[in-house]
Amino acid sequence: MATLALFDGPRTLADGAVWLPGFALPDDRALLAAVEQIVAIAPFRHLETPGGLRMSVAMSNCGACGWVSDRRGYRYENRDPLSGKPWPAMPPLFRSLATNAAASAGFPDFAPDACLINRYLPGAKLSLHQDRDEQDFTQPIVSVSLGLPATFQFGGLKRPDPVQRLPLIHGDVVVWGAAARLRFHGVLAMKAGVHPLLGAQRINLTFRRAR
Ligand code: MD6
Ligand code: FE
Repeated sequence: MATLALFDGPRTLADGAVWLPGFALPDDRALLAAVEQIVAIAPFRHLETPGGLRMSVAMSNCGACGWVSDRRGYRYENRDPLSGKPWPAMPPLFRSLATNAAASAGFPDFAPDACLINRYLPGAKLSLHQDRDEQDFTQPIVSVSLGLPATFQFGGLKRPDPVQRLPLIHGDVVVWGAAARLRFHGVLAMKAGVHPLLGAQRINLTFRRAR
């Protein structure tokens, strides 16, 4: 009998970090429709780092607060600085996907209040960093990949620690928390390509409890 593997099971990356291949696949079209609605209100923009560099990844947010960067630093804001209005609400599907993924990775109490939406075009990258602008490091992070594949770098608790390279594809979800919460990670420069649903881009949804 022919079978179609939509979800080949979780893969533990480290204590507290789990890769869930294909976990978001059943929702891909609905997730992308919701992203379109959000960015019609809060458009993708290239933020400036505190050091004055333009980020190659374009970003937006939904939820009670959103991650922003400018010359004054990295932080969460209740309003979109471009419009002065609150960020669009987090769609119920986003919240349920994130909490279901967290629960299946061993975090049954995840309560996200922020969803950062990252858009990568070919060439865009995200340097090795820690996610440390949130108040409660007992809450995990849930990261959803859509569109073009990307090579995700997953390091240790210190920047020079060795990194694993994960080939994340459309529909993959990665959950990190507990002992892995402050691991360094990043995304290598995106290769050119065309995805059937998204064309020449990768969209990443990063869910967090910021406050
Ligand atoms: C990305 N993700 O995959 C960027 N951070 O496009 C992140 O920076 C990230 O995937 C914390 C935990 C998971 C992530
Ligand atoms: Fe991150």
